[in-house]
Amino acid sequence: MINLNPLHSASQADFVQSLDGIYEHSPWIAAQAWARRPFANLDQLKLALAWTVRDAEPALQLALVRAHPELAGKAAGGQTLTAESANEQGKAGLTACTPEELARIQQLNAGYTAKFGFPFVLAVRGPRGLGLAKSEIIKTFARRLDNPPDVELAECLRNIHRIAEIRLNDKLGHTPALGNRVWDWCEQLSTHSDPGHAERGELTVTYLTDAHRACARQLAGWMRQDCGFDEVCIDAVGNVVGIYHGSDPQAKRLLTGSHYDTVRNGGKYDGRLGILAPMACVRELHHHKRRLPYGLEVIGFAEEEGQRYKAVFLGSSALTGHFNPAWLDQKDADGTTMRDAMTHAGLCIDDIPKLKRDPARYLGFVEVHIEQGPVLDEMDLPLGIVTSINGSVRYVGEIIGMASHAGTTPMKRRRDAATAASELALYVEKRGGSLDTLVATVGMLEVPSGSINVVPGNCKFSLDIRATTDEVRDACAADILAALQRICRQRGLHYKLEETMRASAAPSAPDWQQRWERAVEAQGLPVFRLPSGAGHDAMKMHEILPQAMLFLRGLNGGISHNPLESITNDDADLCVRTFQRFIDQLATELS
Ligand code: HGY
Ligand code: MN
Ligand code: MN
Repeated sequence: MINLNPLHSASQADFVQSLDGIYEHSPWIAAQAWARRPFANLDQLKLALAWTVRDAEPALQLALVRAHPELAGKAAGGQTLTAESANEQGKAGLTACTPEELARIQQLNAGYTAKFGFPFVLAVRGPRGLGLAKSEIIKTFARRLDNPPDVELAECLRNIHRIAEIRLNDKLGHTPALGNRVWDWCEQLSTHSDPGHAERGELTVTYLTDAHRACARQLAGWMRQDCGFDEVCIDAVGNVVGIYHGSDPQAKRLLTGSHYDTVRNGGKYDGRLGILAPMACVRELHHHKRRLPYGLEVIGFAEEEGQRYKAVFLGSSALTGHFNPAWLDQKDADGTTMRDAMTHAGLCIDDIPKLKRDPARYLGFVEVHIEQGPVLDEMDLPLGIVTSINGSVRYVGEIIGMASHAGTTPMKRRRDAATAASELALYVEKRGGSLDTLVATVGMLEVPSGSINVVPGNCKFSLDIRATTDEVRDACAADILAALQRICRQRGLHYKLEETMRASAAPSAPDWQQRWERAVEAQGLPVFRLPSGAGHDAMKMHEILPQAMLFLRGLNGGISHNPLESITNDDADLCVRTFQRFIDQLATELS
């Protein structure tokens, strides 16, 4: 681990000198952060520097951004870059652009500076620290040009902290090895994607497709060959199960894990981080020939998103004994039943009931997951403790009107299913926005076999309603269903509606939440508690075991269910080390 003692005993001037170049032309940051010493570790030093900027006057923050050179702009051309910037821009190839690239970047520079009045700042070494491709830099530049000014200024500051983090790692000779491993595993797992999406460079892994089964084999292979699990299998619903026994193989186990399926065109870390982080912990235990006074059972849940079939939390439902046999007859968009998909995958459907776990064999369930929201990223805080997972209910529906000629059907004589669905969608947006503890979404809206010159006779839609309490969720659902009835009655239309999922709000078990809190505190980081707007396997496991979750911040405003979903290698490293703390503290507690 990095020895920070020389920094602690340094005078303020020496401290500032030691950190010269970490933040571009801005020694005031180190000078002010000095007062926050001692730093228990590098994580705490990085946070102190970031929060020094966060707490600074807006004018100072703006000056910090303005202290940065334009990318491949006149600065690079004029060779007035600091050594660090020259190194970073050089590694990204930005000092060797083609004329077209240079013209495009300088065009973006001009537009960006005109809009924001400060230079575009991007950590070109990227989330893994190895450097972004010029094409990705240019794509990011163009994308962020659309940000509102306040959002973009904050994004520049976050990139400045990432640049500083990488420079600090280099200066102190620190390599986030555990984070690199998890980050690279996520990258390798993301090479498996369903046909029709893979060709477009999209990550889509839906239940029991070839890509899905390749992921299962990949995870099982890593568990067996790289991590040293004692038992590894792919179970009757496709969950990947790895067991690392305690000193007594009969000892109770800590159950942990998350899902490896994805939404369509999803991100690389949703679910997967929660499988790979504990796998990295087991790998370290095995490497050091350590056994705990309890077992570790890591699950890669096969199906959480409910994309191919309307069977959300299928993987974790099998473990709680709530696998619904009716799911087997569900058909996917191609008419393949789940039963046939399972048979094709070589799964033994008769064995599914045997997957039910006896709670008495387990201590509890914990899950690590990316936050999938903006809170931690906006706070420049890497870790958060989940207090409760929002309850949710989902529906799929169809409004039925009458298809007719777009040219001859008078506006007042139409039975237009799409405008009715649109009126419903606007009501859903309004009702969902009525409380801070509530969200409501129409995620799918589709005119089946629609034509440009036909008044839509049918319109399919989905509803996703979530709240911190089941009461708020249900009141919102009732209002939306009433609105659907009213809209269809007023327009002379019919509708069909099917509830496809209902999950109760799942408060964290206090003692397990406190275990995560103690692990984060032991890392020298502040404890920040937040609810989860996203659903997770933990809310299913909540039905049979005490559970609690740890969140890791996402980059790009924490965006998720989107290919922009991203985490850094340093944050992945901190996540694994925090999980290791959790594991060790639990071992001490049980010894
Ligand atoms: O939709 C959710 O909340 C989760 O990502 N399945
Ligand atoms: Mn998800
Ligand atoms: Mn997830």
